[in-house]
Amino acid sequence: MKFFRMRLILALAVGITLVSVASTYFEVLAHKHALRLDLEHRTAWLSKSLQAEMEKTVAGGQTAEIAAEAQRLHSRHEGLGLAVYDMQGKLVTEAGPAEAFAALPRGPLDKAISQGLDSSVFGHQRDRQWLEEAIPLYVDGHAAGALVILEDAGSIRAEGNRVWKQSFWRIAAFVLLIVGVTLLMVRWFLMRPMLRVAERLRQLRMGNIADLADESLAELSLFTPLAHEVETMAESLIEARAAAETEARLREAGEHQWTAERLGVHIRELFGSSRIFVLSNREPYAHVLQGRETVCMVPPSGLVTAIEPVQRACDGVWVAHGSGSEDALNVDKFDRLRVPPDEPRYTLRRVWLSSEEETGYYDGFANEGLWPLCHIAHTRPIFRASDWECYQRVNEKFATALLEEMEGSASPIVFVQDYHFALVPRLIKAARPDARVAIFWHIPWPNPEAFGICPWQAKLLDGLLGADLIGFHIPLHCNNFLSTVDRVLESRTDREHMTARRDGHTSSVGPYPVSVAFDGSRPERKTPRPSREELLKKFGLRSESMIVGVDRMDYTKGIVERLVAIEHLLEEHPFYLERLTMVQIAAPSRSRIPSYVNLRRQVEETVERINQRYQTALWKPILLIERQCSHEELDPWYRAAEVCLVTSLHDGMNLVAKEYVAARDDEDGVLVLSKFAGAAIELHDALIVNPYDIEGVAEAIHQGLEMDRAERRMRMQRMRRQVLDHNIYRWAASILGDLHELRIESPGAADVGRARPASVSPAEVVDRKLA
Ligand code: ADQ
Repeated sequence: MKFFRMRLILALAVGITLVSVASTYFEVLAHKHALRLDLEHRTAWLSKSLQAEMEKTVAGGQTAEIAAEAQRLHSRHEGLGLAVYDMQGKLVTEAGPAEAFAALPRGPLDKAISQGLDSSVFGHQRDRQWLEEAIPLYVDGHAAGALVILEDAGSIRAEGNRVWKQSFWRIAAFVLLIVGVTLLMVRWFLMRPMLRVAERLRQLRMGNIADLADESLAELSLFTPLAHEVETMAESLIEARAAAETEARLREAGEHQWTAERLGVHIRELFGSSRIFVLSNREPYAHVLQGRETVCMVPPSGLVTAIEPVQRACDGVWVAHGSGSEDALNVDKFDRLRVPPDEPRYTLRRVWLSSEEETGYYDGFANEGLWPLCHIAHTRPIFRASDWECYQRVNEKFATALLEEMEGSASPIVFVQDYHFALVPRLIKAARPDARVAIFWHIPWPNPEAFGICPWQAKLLDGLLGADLIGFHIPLHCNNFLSTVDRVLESRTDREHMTARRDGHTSSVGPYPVSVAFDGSRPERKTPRPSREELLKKFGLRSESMIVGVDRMDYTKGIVERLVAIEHLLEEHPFYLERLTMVQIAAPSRSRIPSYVNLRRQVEETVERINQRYQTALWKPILLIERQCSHEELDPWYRAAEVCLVTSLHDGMNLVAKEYVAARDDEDGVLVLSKFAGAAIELHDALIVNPYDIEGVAEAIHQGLEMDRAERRMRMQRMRRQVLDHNIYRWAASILGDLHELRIESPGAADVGRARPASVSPAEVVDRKLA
């Protein structure tokens, strides 16, 4: 600090002095110039007045008279000296000290005699300075010699010295003042906030993480980018500390639990320098407008939580649909950007879809066709040939983007997500046989009879069998898949090893139950836990008990069924009237599809009907909140609800059930869970229900509300242990670990890492290979 101050003072002093000296130098020059001009004018004027008088005397021709006149004029005007010369330049007489004329330059004199011109010049010798003015003398119009006048110019130098002296003090005062003010400013505006932040970081280092992002950072608002960096660093530090604590706790307990950090290390060890390429329809970061500002938001999705540590660990590439309104403005010329924006660790490659493509591929084939096909929820799938065409084209488009990104990467790992991309594994494998390809199917796989109604089932299955590994949530979905392959394709399936072999390529099939990012660390919650009363008060309601349901507004989630079950509960147990409120948080979803529009209307009408039937001034049996919330917003609802209701008619896994369990660090609360959700296989301590059995669901809710604290606690503890041990990090580690273990049929050496010729589309490569 001392050294910094000394250097600052020195730099300021030298800088100010140099600038001041330069400016004084020019000031002195200008001043001297003005004084010289003034002296020249005065001398010229004087010489004119003496010229006439001297010419009269010179006309008399007497040297003695000329000398006397020179003496008289000299003593009258008090200059340095005065001299008269004849036409040959010989001195006639001089008045004044003899040494004044000793070293006089002859230039002006010669000019006056030979050319008849007035002339002047400044001269100096040792500490004497003068101005010499020579003018011609005329007698009767003829040149008769010259008059030389010497004026003292010493005052000009004296004046210059005076200005220098004055400036010295001014410069000294300036230096002192500016150094003083600067030091004060540094102290107030720089050192003080810096010391505050340093103190905060020290507190943080010592484990005191409270109030971190408060006024000390606000004080740094002058340096916004720095403040931002400090904030990010502080957050990373908190995360790192939490992770280290979790690891230490786990080591202490001798457990083998998975965390984001452990997953990162594991992936690096597994794949070394191989890059991982993830493909999903939904992107992990979207640029959207908020007011007038563009913000980069993370869509609430379990997938980002699971895949991000993997991508961070290996600087991977994530290919996804660029769906944000401002996405196109935030990519480079290759449609790429580095993410996360605050701490870039991997690449996001955005793929653009036209509105026709979105309608045909996403709304049409994926969500009106495959979604109801795979969910036994009694909503009829719609298969349009045009949607299928579009689905194929879009799959090719994404495969092409993936292949572009993979160019130059040897032995790449490709991890495809979900039913939007059933054809991609085959397209990739055909173009890059050296790639290890896995696909995870996030929704159920129905039995072969149900799947058989899809007109293009063979092509979908063939596309999927391009993958080396095909993952589902539960064993039932794996078995259904293999049965469908058996039924539809010419291939060999092996139930013992769970494989399907087709055209010399083997695909492994396995269950990988997806989960939530729960690693047992207690995240510092930004707001204190609000009570049920506070949460309901915002909606003008009061209730003694609360049930929560959180879903996308989707007909597979059994929302109407659960509302009717609540109505039945109130009929059967009027005790709950004015005592129990069911809060249904429903995120609007796929709102361009008619079946979803109908569902939304049906849900709203059912809520309206039940509320009309029972509600009072300050109480409603059902509170419907129709909006997308962040996980932070959902957390208090989970923590305040006595019961969480998950009544899916059919669900691959259902993450809400696991989120509820993870949120209950008080080890309280009851989960009522549909037997048709994949989560039911893991969460045995939930109250398992058949959502079609309205009375049964109502009874389970009643049982949950009446359950004693000890049983609630015991069940919740066991469910939390299950979710903790099988969290999202274990899911990613096991699916990628299994992909790594697989023996991949070795491609021809010439194929490895070689790019597909640009003129050949991935689909053509498939066709050629199949031919
Ligand atoms: P979904 O059917 O979308 O996914 P689900 O498992 O129910 O998934 O998870 C939904 C996610 O969205 C949860 O994280 C939940 O918190 C969140 N969510 C729901 N409603 C919300 C709201 N109103 N606001 C904000 N967030 C909300 C598919 C399959 C599932 C499978 C998942 C993961 O259908 O069976 O579990 O993928 O593989």
